[in-house]
Amino acid sequence: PPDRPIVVSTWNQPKANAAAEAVLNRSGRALDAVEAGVRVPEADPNDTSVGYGGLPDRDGRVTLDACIMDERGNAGSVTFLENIMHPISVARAVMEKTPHVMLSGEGAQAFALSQGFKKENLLTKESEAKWREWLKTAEYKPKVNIERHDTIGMLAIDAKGDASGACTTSGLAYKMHGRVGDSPIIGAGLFVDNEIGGACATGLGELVLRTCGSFLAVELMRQGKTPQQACEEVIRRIAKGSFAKDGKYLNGAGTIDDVQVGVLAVSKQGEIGAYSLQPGFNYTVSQGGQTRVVEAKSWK
Ligand code: SD4
Repeated sequence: PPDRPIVVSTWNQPKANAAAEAVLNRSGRALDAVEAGVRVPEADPNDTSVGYGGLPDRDGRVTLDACIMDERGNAGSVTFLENIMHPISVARAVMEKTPHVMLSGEGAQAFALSQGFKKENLLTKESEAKWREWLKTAEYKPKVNIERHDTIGMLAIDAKGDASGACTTSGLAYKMHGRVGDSPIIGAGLFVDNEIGGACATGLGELVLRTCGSFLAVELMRQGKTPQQACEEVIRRIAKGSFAKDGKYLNGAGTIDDVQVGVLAVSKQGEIGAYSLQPGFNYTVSQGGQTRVVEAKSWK
């Protein structure tokens, strides 16, 4: 294990890391740390990519995706969940209190209510106003790093050396109603293998789904690559994949210049890797009371 507990998260997330570090510093479990950490942007109305205040889908509905994995390889996930402030905690309840890994939509919401979660309106006035503005053209195109891309993927290693991870998002702004991205899919938006480390991804989920991005990063580390080499190989496959060669990232609607994917990985030794398709992806590292935001290297 690293000399000290470590937590890393996608994008600029010092407050989320601080909440996770508080758990790690009192010798808490990495699982508790990542849950506490990602709950911060979930409840933050100014974060328009996660939970409360998230930008809605084309129909004006905020639908949430989240997943969590612990050091024993247990996993829980919710997709297409509406009106619940903390999808990550519902994902954890799926993992710990049901015989399943994933619950979706109305079923996920009914389960959440049965566990004492409350129904809340997550669409803020600001997000609703942005959606109404969008409706005027209703043009759907991915925008590289333009929308605040704050979907949070978080990985932590605790004092015992155990690894866990969490990922939570409101998904792509103005997605089709019912669309599910990479973030709640074990192996796509997040993967943790307690012998090796963990990885998480952000950006255009469709590209991460098609490459099982986080599983691939961890598996490459298992085969001997450093976290940095592993993240670079995941992005290389996305950039050079057959759908890239014919410009069909989004059924022909986008090219590599229109899309962003970032991958972040940490080994059990606490070594970090990060890489993205385009410049502009950053991540936040906290260890030993120090937090820094680091710009990732990129393919372009
Ligand atoms: C998704 N990967 O739903 C998410 C979006 C994202 O920062 O990462 N936004 O495809």
